[in-house]
Amino acid sequence: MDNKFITIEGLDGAGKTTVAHRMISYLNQYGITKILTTHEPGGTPISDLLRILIKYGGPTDEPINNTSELLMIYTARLQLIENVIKPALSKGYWVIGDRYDLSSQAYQGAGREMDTLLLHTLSDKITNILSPDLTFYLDISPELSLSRINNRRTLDRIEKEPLIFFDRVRSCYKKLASEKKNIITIDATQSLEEVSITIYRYLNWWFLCQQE
Ligand code: Z5A
Repeated sequence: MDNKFITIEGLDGAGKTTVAHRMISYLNQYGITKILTTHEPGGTPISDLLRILIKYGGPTDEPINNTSELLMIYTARLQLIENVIKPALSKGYWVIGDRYDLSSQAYQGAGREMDTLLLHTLSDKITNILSPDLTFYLDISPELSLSRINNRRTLDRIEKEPLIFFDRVRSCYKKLASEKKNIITIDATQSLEEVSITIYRYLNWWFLCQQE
């Protein structure tokens, strides 16, 4: 089967990273062994530096403007697309993206309540370059998200936002998932086993559709 770009989205602690790793074993069973995973923001030397700024700010308490945050996120994404994802796809790799453009719609657009003109311009430009073949949105409540990440050493700038911020993020994810056919919502309050099985079933079905 041709290479594909699959992305996984959701709140912190929804299980994205765990699911991405399980998906590799699943794809291996189909003989798909050339697989690359990405985790945004980050994934190139420049994107990784931006990841630190986005998550923790600079060495002083200089405030980060919301638009600056958005531009850093898209700069990191563009570096990743051009220098990692596109070259991998062109060599026949499947790419599993742990977060992608939907995260910016949800966190910056809805969470930060930003004016959508710049966001949509950036998103359209990026989506035009490369849009995912399939996206899994792992849905959990902000309360469950917090309880799953509670024993982390340090919370980042975004994780420190109040619950209402994550309510907006979740509503946006749900709205986008209801509008687009290639976004599959998964109830990620289930056990990891159940989440994985549900995703495998969708992948199985999707593979069959691709062969038709
Ligand atoms: N951000 C943004 O604002 N805009 C953007 O465009 C992009 C990102 C791309 C990245 O943080 C931050 O950047 C993020 C959004 C913002 N900040 N916030 N908030 P990150 O890279 O550090 O974190 P993350 O991407 O959210 O990943 P995560 O916190 O590691 O969550 P996860 O990958 O979804 O979950 P996990 O690591 O697989 O699991 C976490 C724990 O939960 C672990 O102990 C699991 O065993 C447990 N878990 C997961 N699923 C289950 C189930 N189903 N049952 C029980 N326990 C579970």
